[in-house]
Amino acid sequence: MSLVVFPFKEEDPEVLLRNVKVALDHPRVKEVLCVGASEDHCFRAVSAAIPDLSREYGKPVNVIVQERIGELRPGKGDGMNTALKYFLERTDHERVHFYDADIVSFSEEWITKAEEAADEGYQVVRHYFPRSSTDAMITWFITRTGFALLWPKSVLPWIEQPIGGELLLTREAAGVLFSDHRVRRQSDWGIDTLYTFSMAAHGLSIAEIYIGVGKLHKLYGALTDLKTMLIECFAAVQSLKGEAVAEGTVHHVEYPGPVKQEVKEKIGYDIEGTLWLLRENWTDRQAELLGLFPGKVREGLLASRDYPRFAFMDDGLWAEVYGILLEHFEPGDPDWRELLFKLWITRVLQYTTTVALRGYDYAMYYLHRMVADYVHRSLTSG
Ligand code: GDX
Ligand code: MG
Repeated sequence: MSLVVFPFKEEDPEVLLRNVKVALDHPRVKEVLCVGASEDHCFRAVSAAIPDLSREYGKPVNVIVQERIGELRPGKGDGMNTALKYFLERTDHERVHFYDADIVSFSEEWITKAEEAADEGYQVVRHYFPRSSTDAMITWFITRTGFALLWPKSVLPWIEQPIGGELLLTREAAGVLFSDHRVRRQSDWGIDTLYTFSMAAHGLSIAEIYIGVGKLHKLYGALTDLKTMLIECFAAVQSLKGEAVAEGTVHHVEYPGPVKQEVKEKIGYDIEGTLWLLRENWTDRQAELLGLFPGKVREGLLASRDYPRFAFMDDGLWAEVYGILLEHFEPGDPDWRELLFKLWITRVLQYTTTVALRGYDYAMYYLHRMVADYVHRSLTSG
């Protein structure tokens, strides 16, 4: 029997409450927990609705504010870890599910499929979704790239959506993750990276299940909305670079279904708005830091102060840049944060205009090939 958790911050209470009801309706679900970042309007609306819901379904529903557990910016990580702690210390349910609160395509199937994979004996079940070729730009160019370059022999590069927020953990897996101090300290957007890293590091068995309807949720505009997430996701990978990961993990990925035309045609971000970001917020120090990078990168970025340039940032050069960032990037330094953001934008724009432009099927093939090439490069580079 299971607990379902929704971490939330300033969400539309109607969407969250609909998702709570979907969970309560499921026979495997014994309790629902919503963990808020603070007592915001959503928190108040959900709290007010809970007594009736609890009575109607005959199951406990709780809404709590997240505790301060970690050491970085207090964010989604504190929310998820507060839920893990609650699950382990205050309940005796066998499994815990996490789902983002803003999903509008959530259904009973998401819970059922996860439960079925757990019934087969997997300790962790991760949901994955069809994504458009210009969506998931942090996943591909930060997380999967880093996992491939740093832990090429592990399962990490092969996890479809390593920073997805939808997953099931058995009680045992939840205990392993919560007793990992690296997980508990990660209070920010890096939490998804840390959950994935820790499950692989400890050799937990992982099933990935495919949800064909996709994750429809709040959307972003220009890539600037993703800046904090990008920085925290990169810093999370960087903080782990010397750590060991188990090899030979049991990992099964469900074969994906046909992808809807709508997803194939979706453009993941505002390209014109993003071009301008390359011209903004320059400082002399950023120009100086570019001295650490290959000539092509330095010259390209500096020229972008006048006119956006990005065609130079192909996958080979990005791997080099990534290695330099792993060594020198300082998460607390505003110039480094800005520079990482600009470098990533050049990679995203280069990919968009030379790869994604050729169509969905080609782009997906390219991205998977890119990860495999990074794994190969890492395994064979002495
Ligand atoms: N308790 C709590 N505290 N919840 C938070 C906080 C926080 O500080 N910040 C965000 N959330 C909730 C939010 O309300 C939502 O339910 C969920 O966390 C995800 O946030 P959202 O703003 O919807 O982010 P986004 O871009 O949809 O990212 C999510 O999906 C990504 C992905 O799968 O691509 C998020 O789970 C990412 O970590 C993940 O990479
Ligand atoms: Mg979302």
